[in-house]
Amino acid sequence: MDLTKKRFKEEFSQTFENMYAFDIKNSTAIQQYTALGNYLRFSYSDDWNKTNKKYLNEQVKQVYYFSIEFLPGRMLKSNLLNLGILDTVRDGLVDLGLDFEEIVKSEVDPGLGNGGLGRLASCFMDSIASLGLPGNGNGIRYRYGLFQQKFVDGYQVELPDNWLRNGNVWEVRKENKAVTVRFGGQVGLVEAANGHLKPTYFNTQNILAVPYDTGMVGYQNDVINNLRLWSAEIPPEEEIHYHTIAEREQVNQITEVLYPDDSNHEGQTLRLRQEYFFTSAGIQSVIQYYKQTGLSWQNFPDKIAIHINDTHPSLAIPELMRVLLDEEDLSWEQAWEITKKTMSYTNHTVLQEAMEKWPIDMVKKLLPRIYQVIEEINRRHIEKKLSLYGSDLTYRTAIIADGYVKMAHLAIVGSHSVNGVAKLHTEILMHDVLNDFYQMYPAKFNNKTNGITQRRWLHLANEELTKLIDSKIGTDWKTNPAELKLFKAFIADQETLDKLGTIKLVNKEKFAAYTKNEMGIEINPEALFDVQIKRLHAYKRQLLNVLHIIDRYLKIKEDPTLAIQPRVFIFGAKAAPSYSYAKQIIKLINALAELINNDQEVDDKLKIVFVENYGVSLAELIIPAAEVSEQISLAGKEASGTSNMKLMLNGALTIATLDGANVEIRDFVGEDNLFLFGLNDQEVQILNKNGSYHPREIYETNPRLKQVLNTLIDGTIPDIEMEGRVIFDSLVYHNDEYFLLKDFDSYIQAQEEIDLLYQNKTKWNQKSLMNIASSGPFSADFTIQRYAEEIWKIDSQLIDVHQ
Ligand code: DL6
Repeated sequence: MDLTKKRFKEEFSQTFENMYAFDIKNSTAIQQYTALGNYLRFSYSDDWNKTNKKYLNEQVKQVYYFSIEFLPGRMLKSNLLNLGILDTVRDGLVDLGLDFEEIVKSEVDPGLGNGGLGRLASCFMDSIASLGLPGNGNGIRYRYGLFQQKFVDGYQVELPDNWLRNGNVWEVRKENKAVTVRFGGQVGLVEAANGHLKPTYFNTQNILAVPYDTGMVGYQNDVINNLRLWSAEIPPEEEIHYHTIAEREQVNQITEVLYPDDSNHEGQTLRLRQEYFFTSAGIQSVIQYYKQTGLSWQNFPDKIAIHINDTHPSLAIPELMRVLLDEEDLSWEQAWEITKKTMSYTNHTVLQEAMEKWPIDMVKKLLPRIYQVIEEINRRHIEKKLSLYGSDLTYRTAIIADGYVKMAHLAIVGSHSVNGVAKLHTEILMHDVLNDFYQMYPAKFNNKTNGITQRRWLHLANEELTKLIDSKIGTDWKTNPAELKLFKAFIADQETLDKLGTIKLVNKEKFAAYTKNEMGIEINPEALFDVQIKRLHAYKRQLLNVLHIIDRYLKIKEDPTLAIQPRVFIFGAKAAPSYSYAKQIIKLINALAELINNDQEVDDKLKIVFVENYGVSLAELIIPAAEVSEQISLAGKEASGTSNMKLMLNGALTIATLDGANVEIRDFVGEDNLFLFGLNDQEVQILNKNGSYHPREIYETNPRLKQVLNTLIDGTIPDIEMEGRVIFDSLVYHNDEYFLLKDFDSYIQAQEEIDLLYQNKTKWNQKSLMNIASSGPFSADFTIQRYAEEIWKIDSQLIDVHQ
């Protein structure tokens, strides 16, 4: 975007005055941010319109990425970067006497996702637009995002996340594109004009789905794609039927909050309503769009690809079938062919408990016509496969079985592509978790290793490192991240290595200022910063990290004069509100922090910082300051991980099990430049199969580990009587499901190697440089190119957007 500083200052000041009718000098940072956001949206609205029109007029094939979560992070800076006016605007604001960083911080970070899955969706939106690919997001406009996490006495407390308090400058409400989503009622057959019997719905509850569109700004290419988030409202003509606040609330609830507690029937029904709500609205809006092209239904898969991000949007399959059958009068065979060719599905987990399934009665009652369609998909699937695969295998792949509708089965049967998110994960899907389906549909399965956008996670989060890389290898890596490998040429250049060290130190100082000001914890920027940031889950093994910290603590207590590498252990993690074990681990970490951080004897040798309310913005502060990246899940459990990629990109050295994308990180960076430990996936499988794992024996025979574990129950760590006992028992008596005790020794050994290496700053910085230079392949741009070419079959439209 062409913009001079002079023009910006004039236009922005004018926008401010038009909006607020007072002088900008008397305004708050939130008002300045609001005016700036509006100014930017106005300035790209022409390109946004042109991009949409181009896609329609040229009838290019588009992808619709259906995801129940998007975690975009603050958008002001990334939009400025992508529009190519970051420096102009920053300088202009300084001239106007305004504080750019304060304005940036006043933007709320929308928490419309839990973690990796939602953040991946947003990285993908950025890459799709930046590559000039015709692509749209489709999701839910939650009134409240993921809870705000507070620690009270070390316990996690969840507060509502009222992210829309000050409005949202990036979105545009489009009631002209609203559609109706129907729930409940009955299905009957009514004779149509052509004499055929047609399914008709009676007594349904009709909800208005109103879209809010947000422009997805491509990186300096004038492309603005669309993210469409739906909000549930009472249709104006139906207001009369709503007599009580409770009845109205039931409608608002659909898009009220991300991830309602689904440990009970009511919560589950609400989640299912959410899933149908946004998929039905999305499908209807795709159909409306497609009809404008005037093309025949047979061409639909040549123009439209719909991606199902995890199983939550799987109802898109029966919903597209419903529309094609009931509203467009296609035959089952025609509709099924179109649906399968249009849909593709990504699996993001191997955890059985995370595989979605809905009780049949619930689906039948809430979505009677959709249930009929699923029943028929299932009947035909079984009928077709029985003679080919026999009854055992075929019935194991049934979509409806054991009283449930199995969403992954529906997604696989109804899609033409099924992908995992890292090589190892895809292997596990094919040969273990989804092996029955792999036998039936080998050609559907493929891998698409996750990626991250280097624009947010390097250009914006770590501007000094970006400048250093630019000064050494030029700027082409910004549009071709593979070029980052050129940075390897500086492996023996002391000046570059020193500069890397200095940049890291400055980033650590910034984080230290945050912990001091916001948390009252003073940390030494010269200490080694060791980071584990991800959702709190037993399989991710934050607890193994804790056992290592306790081990270090005991060593220092035994010999306070011990010369040990000072470390700061940094955690960021939210636990699902109903996941009590994860919450007990949070309490343990906080209690340990309280003990260690206040122990004079320990001093600067050991500190724990558990940041409250970890999210995208905090990640942007922590990741550039990180030196060790903890990727220590039990091998075979983490589908991919993406913090591993972000941390590596910022020069952290990884300590890892061979799990998820860690395996590919090892392949690219080389075994010498990271620290591997622990069981591999095969070894875990063998131990699980032959039942030969006895953690109690390890406890009894490993005195060092025994001492560490005993601190959980002997009062060494105050205020965790209940939590300590539950955690201790889970490890020692209840079979240590995630093999922490087994991996303890090799983990400690790898940590000792880290300490040793850190003594040699040059060697450390060399490995750090190798990590940065090897991170190019994990750019989301490459991942998206593969999705575009191999699954969606969409082409970049970069050349002539302005014609
Ligand atoms: O693919 C994005 C992200 C992966 O990086 C993580 O490894 C994976 O755990 C996460 N999966 C989910 C799905 N639900 N569960 N559990 O969030 O996806």
